[in-house]
Amino acid sequence: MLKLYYNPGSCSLASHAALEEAGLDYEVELVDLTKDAQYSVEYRDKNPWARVPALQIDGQILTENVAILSYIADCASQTDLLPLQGLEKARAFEWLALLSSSVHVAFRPIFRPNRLAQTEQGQVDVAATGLAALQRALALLDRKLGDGPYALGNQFSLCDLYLFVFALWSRRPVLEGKLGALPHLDAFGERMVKRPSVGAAMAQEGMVWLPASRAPRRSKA
Ligand SMILES: N[C@@H](CCC(=O)N[C@@H](CS)C(=O)NCC(=O)O)C(=O)O
Repeated sequence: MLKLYYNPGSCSLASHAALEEAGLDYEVELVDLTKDAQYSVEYRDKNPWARVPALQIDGQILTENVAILSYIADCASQTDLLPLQGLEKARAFEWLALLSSSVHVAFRPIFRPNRLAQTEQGQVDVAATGLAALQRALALLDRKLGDGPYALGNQFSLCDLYLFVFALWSRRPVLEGKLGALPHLDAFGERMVKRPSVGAAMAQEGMVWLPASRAPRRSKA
């Protein structure tokens, strides 16, 4: 039996939706990041890095979305959830690595400025510098996705479930009105949220798909 350790709306949603997409039997256990549950002794015994997702597989723990998605694709061998070889496989891992490193990390200064600076002013500076970097990263991501309709072009893959997480994050209230136009990412998100695997994982996590508010807010003055 597989057990996914997750937090609602976190990057663990990619692995959660992938388990649904693959039609595997699994259970979930909440690691409530709002209550710092990732730091509990019990959870750090499983994952010393104190992060979600973690997937328990017959008593072993696998961490990192990239590894978990790759494992899930192999478990669902009857459908190609990730390309199997050659340049197509490399392209898929190019996407996964990009999302896991450059894109995920670009949100951190906005979501967790307190991890990057101690003083209030320092955190304001980190968030402002981080916002400019996030705008650039998302603009590049939007261009790379293009009309898609999927990350790999016409073929759906688990890369799309990971990419969806960042389409979702781009709609968080803290970013409202702060991001430039992301037409491809928005259209992609609208398509993906209708996918049964995404809908099921979102519903289980109690997540909602918010309308995009991209244009910079105009000052009332
Ligand atoms: N590279 C890891 C990143 C995992 C990660 O940073 N997860 C966040 C949630 S999106 C987390 O657990 N944060 C807890 C914390 O920072 O204390 C992956 O993709 O699995």
